[in-house]
Amino acid sequence: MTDPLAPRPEHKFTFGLWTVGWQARDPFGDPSRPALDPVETVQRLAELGAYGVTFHDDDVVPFGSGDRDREEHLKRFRAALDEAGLRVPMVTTNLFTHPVFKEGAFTANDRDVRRFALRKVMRNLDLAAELGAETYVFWGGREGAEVDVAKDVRAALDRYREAIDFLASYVKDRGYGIRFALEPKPNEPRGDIFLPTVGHALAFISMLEHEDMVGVNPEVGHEQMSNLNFVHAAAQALWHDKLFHIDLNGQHGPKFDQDLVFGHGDLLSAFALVDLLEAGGYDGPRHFDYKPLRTEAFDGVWASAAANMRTYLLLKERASAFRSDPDVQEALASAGVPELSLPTLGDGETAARLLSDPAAFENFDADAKSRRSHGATRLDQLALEHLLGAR
Ligand SMILES: [Mn+2]
Repeated sequence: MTDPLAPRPEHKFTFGLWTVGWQARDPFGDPSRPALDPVETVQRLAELGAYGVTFHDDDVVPFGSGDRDREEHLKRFRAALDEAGLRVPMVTTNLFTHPVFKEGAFTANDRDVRRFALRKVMRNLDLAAELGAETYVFWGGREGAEVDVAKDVRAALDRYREAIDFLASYVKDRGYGIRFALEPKPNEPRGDIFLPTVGHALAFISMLEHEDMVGVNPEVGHEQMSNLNFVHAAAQALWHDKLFHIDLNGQHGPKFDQDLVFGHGDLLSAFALVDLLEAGGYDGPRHFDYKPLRTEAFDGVWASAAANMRTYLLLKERASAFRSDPDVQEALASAGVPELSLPTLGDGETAARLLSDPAAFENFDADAKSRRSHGATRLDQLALEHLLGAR
C-alpha cells in the first residue's frame, strides 16, 4: 500500500526556484546561505516527490544576459527538467529586483521603463510557452507608491490594464495555451501596492478586455497581512471561476511578509483551506511560495520543502476524516450548513408569490427564530479535534 503522506507527482506539488533558493538576505543582514544551482534544486525537489518547479526569468537566466548566454543557461535547465521528469506549470517575471523598477514597472511614471517591462515579459512568455507552462503569474511588487501625490492612481490603473491586455493579446496571437494570474499583496516592498487584495484584483479583472484569460494567484500570507480571511478569499476566487493558481505558505497575522512553511501560521485556517481546495474543484498546482528560515543551512532548506508537502497531505487526510465523521455530519446539519445551498426563493417564485406567503413575514416569529443555537462552537471544536488527531 502506498503511504498517503508520501508526496507524489499526482499531488501536483510545485515550488518556486526562488523559495528553496532564497539566500536569506534581509533588510538587516547579508545572505546566510550560498546560491543554489537551479539544476540541483530540480534534482532535489524531484527526489522529495514534487511535480514541478516555477521560476522568474532572472532565477534561471541572470538579468541582462544576451541571447547566447541565455541559451546556455536554458540548455542546462531543460536537461535537468528532462532528467528529473519535473514539469514547469507556471512561470513569472522579475519586475522588482533591478533598481530600474524602483518606481514601478507597468505603472512606472517613466514610459521607457514601462516599455522595457513589456519587452522583458514578452521574452519570458515565449520561454514559458516553450516549456509548456499553463499559467503566467504577475506579482507587481513595485507597482505602487509610498507618497500619495507622487502617483496618479487612476492613470496607473490605466497603464496596468494596458499592459495586461496587451500581453494577453500577444499570448492569443501567438496561440500560446497560457492564462494569466494576478497576485495581490497589500505592501512590501512598496509602501502601498496596487491591487492589494483578492477583491481588488477581481474588480480590476472585470475591467479588462481579455478578462476571460485572467484570474488570480492568491497567497496565504499576503491576504493575512491585510488582516483578511484567506479561506474566504480563495472561496470567492473559486466562485468567480478565477482561482487559476495558488501560493501556499504560513503567516502569523498582520506583520511583514513571513513566507513561513504552509501551516506554520494559522493552522485552523490552513485546515479549512485544504478542505476547500480538495472539495471545491481546484485542480491546479499546490504551489509553495515560502522562504526557508534564515537560521537554516541546506539541511533545513530541504527539510522545510518536505514539511510543506507533508503538512498539506496531513491536512488533506485530517479534512477527509472530518468530513466522513458522522458526528461532524450531524453537527453540520444541525448548524444548517447544507441548508444554505437551498435557494431562498422557490422555483420560479415571483415577488407577488413571496408577498402572498404569510409564513415569510406576517406569521414569521423573529423572536422564536432568534432563540435557535447554530452550534458553530461545536463544529469548530470537532475540526480542532480532528486537526489534533483526537478523533
Ligand atoms: Mn509572500
